[in-house]
Amino acid sequence: MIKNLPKADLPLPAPRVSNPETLAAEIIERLTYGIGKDAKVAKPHDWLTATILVVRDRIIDRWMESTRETYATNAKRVYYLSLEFLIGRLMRDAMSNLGLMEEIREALGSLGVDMAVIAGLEPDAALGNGGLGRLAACFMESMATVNIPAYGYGIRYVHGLFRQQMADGWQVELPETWLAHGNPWEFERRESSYEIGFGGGVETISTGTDEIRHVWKPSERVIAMAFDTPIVGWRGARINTLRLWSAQPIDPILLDAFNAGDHIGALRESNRAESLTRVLYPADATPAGQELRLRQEYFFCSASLQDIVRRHLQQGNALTDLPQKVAIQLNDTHPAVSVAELMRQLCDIHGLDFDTAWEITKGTFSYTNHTLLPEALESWPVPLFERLLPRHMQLVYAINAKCLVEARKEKNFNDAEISSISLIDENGDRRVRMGNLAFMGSHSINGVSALHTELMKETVFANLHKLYPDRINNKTNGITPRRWLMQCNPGLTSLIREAIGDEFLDDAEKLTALDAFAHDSAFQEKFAAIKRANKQQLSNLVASRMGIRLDPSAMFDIQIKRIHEYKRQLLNIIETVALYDQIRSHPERDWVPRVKLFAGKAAPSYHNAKLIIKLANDVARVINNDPSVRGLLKVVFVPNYNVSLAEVMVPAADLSEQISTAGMEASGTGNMKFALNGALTIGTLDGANVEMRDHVGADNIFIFGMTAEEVGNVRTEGHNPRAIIEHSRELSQALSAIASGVFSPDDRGRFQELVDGLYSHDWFMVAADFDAYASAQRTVDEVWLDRSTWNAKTIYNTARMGWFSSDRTIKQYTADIWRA
Ligand code: B1H
Repeated sequence: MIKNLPKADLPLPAPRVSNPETLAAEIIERLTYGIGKDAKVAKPHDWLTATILVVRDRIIDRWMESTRETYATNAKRVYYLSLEFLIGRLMRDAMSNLGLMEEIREALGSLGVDMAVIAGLEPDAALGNGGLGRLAACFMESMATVNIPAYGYGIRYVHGLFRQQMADGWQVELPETWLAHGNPWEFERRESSYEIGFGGGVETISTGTDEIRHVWKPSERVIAMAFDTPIVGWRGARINTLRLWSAQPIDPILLDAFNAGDHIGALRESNRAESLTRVLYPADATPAGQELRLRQEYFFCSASLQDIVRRHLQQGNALTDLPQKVAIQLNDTHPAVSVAELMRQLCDIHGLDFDTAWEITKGTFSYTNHTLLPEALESWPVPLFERLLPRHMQLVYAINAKCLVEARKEKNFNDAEISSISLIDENGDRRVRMGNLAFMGSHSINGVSALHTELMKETVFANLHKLYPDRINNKTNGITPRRWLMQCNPGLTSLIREAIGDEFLDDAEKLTALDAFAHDSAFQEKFAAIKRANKQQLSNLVASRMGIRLDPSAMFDIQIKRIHEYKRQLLNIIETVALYDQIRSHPERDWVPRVKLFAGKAAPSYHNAKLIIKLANDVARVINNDPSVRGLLKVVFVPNYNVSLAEVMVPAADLSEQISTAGMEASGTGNMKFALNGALTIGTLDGANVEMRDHVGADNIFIFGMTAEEVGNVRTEGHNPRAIIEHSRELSQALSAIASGVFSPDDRGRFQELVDGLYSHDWFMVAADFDAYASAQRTVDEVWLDRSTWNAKTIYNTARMGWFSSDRTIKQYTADIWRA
């Protein structure tokens, strides 16, 4: 046996060669020795796994290099804490970022395997609900691309976001099982395991001097075990780690109970532990509010912070240097309990005094707010928080006392101001306000679009902003152009390369060179031909999944996103009904053929959102079966919206619907994906739409409707939606058709409550904005008929959307917040 070979002398594996012949040989090798399958009988899934393993090998070399380099330079590390990472598929992303796509395609081809077929079998990693989770995934890719030593921390849910099926037009939820065939991307790290406590009590120990130490004695413990997934940056620049925690029992089985005949009881603890990370909460923009959710939040925060502090100390750094070496970004308030947890670790485990720990904590954390919806601000009942996290409750009170004293002394806050910034909401049952905790415990608080950031200062955080005026800043969201242009739209990507060269591949803002081609009719033709081919692909998908035939020469008008009243799918559907009515009343007019496409999931408990899905499907059935509008209007609700479906729908859109009630969509990111791929936007002055208008030019976007300020005024002063509806013939006819059961002959009253809501309060300004929206749609029709004008506008959109690359966003976070 060799005992003491110096580690530095250990041989490194031979670097991998990546020509098609070698790749093919390795795929066969993996299939045989890694998976144990004879190539002659291998199933498509086996080929997929073998291919991923071969791609993965090419990642690992660079992954280790990135890790070694960060360690050697003791560079500042960035940690992105998020309860959601909506990644989608990883294989194409990895192959494309490593520049291996064509070689692998050829290697598989030589083995008689169609890469497109096996790539289509990879399940989506759907560990997120919507925009917030997808943003985290784009950020992971961009942080690797711009060479930031970053780690994502989250939960390895066994079941990601539910699968959506339609039963007679109603949404039904089925479990999602992305791990069913194993997950070749992840590495289980048993050595990175931490104990996480819940419940119990706090003991105080006098240390002899006048100091006391607090020791939390939890009544319940589970293990957090790490699973690592490598995230590849563009051109393999850097490989970062996404570390997801899985809950494991301390004792897999209680043998005494088992031997005494209690076979179920013997597994109770084990089941209880594992249930912690079993499923993602399916609510978007509204918090779940159940005990299990708070347990999930604390579990992943405690594990992540133990890991971060361990790594920091292992590097030989002092705890007081934490803010110099570590930046932790809180993705919304879901990880906000981290503020109290870091305080606990610093004070109780590492023995720092409260004030020192507080300075370190504020210097280390920063917080991104993603929504202003009042019902979306997380808060936990004090009794629940206290029972589950007794020591953290004490720390929350101590932090609160410190900040409230500061506010009274330094800013002369009155009682109303104090009560609005307090960590404890005293109106009704007492609750811990997680937004305020994240704010107090961070040196930077950012919004996700310019408008949203301004509204943060004026509304939810007005008084905290007054107390800490340099903390709030804006970081407008972005999207990764690798996935959302190069991979999902290879046709457009190669056309752009022909026209302006390759520079835009490394710097999306170089797309502006396309401006010069906007009025070049030959270029317009090619641009339009690619859009047409993408529409054909989407039509094929719709035909095969739903049996509905679409005409790719019609305008594809698409609204895909979570179903939510503030996003106003209802406005779109009502306008569709009005248009249907108009076409039937005036068949002689020159109507623009349209296909209205919808997709999106509703939170399972969100009654109105589910009713809106049913309405879309009911309206679709009637319109699609009416011969009098055949060839002019079709309506399709595509089931089970996810990242992979978006990758087909986004490049196929002519018109992108971004029509939220102004002031309510913090940013939106789908809006950016569509415009980058040459769709024109019809939208309100909400979220990042405002900045998109500034970039693409007001002539190249269809803006309509009330502004955020107008919505605010109407809401405080009140408005009369009934009068508005009665004043609009089109609207009242459409509403009475819906309410009277024209689209639901089997249950005529089905949509009465939806319509009643518009008459009685119209909180989301559907009626108030209807005429403006309908008229903007007719403007869209006019422009569509002038083909060269339309084409020029689409080219301007692609040309001018480069600023919305998440590389730009990440560079801004790095410069202004992380200082990494
Ligand atoms: C966004 C959420 C969200 N904002 C609570 N808030 C959740 C809130 O499970 N929960 O409890 C889950 C998600 N998601 C979205 O974030 C905004 O609505 C979008 O406008 C924004 O583009 C996106 C990314 O910033």
